[in-house]
Amino acid sequence: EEQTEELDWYVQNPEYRMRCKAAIDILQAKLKMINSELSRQKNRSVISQITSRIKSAESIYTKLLRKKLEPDFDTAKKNLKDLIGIRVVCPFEDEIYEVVELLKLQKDIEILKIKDYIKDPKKNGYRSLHLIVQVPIYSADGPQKETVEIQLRTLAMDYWSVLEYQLYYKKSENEEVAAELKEYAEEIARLDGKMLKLRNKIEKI
Ligand code: 0O2
Repeated sequence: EEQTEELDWYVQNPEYRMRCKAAIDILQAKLKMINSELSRQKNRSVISQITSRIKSAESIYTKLLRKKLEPDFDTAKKNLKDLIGIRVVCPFEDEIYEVVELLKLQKDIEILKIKDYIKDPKKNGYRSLHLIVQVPIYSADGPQKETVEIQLRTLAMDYWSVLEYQLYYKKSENEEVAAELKEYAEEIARLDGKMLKLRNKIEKI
């Protein structure tokens, strides 16, 4: 309780939030540009939703404990790459990779890490593509870099993730439930594949 309070003091710091918001704004602007460009080419929307969040003190606290790290803000800054998060939801799986390719062309964005849980889903069935990127922020104190996690997923993956998160993520283990959730993740992945094929068929007509 006390530890969360201390973390919360840092998380609520106006200067910290300003830097987080600046990083989010820069990435959102770039993603919107990428969306306009790809959507114009294809005559349909390639990104259906972009959301963002600044990780809460409570979430930082539980994650640090989960990783067996000291629950203080310095440790969080050093070890957690998702203090700032952006989620990009696309209708189709192949276009997630097109968005990533265009992000790679942005000279001022440095991609530190790509975790492709679409090609290699997590054991529980979770699918998404995670990028850890660094964004330069120019404040009165000079240039600084902020680390951001960008999660890219399809509408169908998002549907599964949101429900799984509400129902089960980080909750007690139950083999039967876990197996069922995984089965549905696979069903959704198959459907994503079928929709992509159908889209290609329609676009050929
Ligand atoms: P929250 O509450 O969303 O912030 P690591 O690479 O293991 O050191 P990390 O950050 O655990 O570090 O990596 P990972 O696995 O890429 O997970 C980062 C985030 O992805 C999670 O943040 C979730 O938002 C999402 N995520 C990962 N796995 C799952 C999953 O099985 N189900 C759902 N619904 N989301 C998942 P947090 O901090 O765990 O949670």
